[in-house]
Amino acid sequence: MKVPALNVMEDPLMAAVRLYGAQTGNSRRAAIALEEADIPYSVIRVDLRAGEHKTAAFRALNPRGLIPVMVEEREEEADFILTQSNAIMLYAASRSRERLMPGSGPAAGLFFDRLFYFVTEIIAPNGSAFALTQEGHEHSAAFLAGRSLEALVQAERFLRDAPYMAGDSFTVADTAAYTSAFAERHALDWSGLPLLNAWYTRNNARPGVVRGMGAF
Ligand SMILES: N[C@@H](CCC(=O)N[C@@H](CS)C(=O)NCC(=O)O)C(=O)O
Repeated sequence: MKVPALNVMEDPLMAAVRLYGAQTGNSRRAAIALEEADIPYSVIRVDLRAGEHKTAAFRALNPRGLIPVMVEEREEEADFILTQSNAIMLYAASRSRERLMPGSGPAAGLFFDRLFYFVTEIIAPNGSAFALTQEGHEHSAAFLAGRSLEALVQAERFLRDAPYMAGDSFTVADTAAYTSAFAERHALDWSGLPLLNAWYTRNNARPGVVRGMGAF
C-alpha cells in the first residue's frame, strides 16, 4: 500500500518539528506517532553506517549519540529537544486531545499497563539483545530475544475483548506494539495468533502507520 507522505516535509525549514532518525524501530515509532497525531514534521535522515550520529554536531542534540531525536523550534525560546523514542511518542499523543492516549481513569491505567508491557518487556530487552550480539555474547542475546518474542506472542490475550491493545481505539500502545511485531514478523507463527494477525493487518492499513514506517 503506497500512501503519500502528507505530514513529512522534505524541506527542514518548512516545519517547526524535525525528526532525526533512520530505518530503525525506535525512529519509526516516533514517526508513526507524529503522523497519527497529525503533527507536521520534517525528516532528517541520519546515516548510522557513516557514523553521523557520533559527530559533535549530532551529539549537541543528543550527547548519547543515539537516534531518534526530535527538535521543535519555538519562537523566542530555545529549541525543545527530546531524545527518547517513547517520549516523542507520548509527546505526540499528548497533543492529540486524548485520541491517541486516554487522559484519566481506568482507561488511562489500562493504556499505561499495555504501553509499558511493550516498552519494558519487548522493546528494551530486544535492544539489549542487539547490543549483546554486537559484542559477541550470542547466548545471552538469544535468551533476551526469546523472552521478548514470548512476551509478544502473549500479547494475543490483550486482543480477546477489543480490537486494539488498550481498548476500542488505536493508541500509541499500538504504535509500540506494531514496530515490535514488524521487527518479529518473520519469527512469529502467525497461524497460531489469529487475533494478533488481524490486529497487525488492521494497523498495516492505517495511513499514519504506513507513512510513519516509510518516513526514513
Ligand atoms: N532509549 C532510546 C534508545 C535509542 C537507540 O538505542 N537508538 C539506536 C537505533 S534504534 C541507535 O541510535 N543506535 C546507534 C548506536 O548504538 O550507535 C530510545 O528509545 O530512543
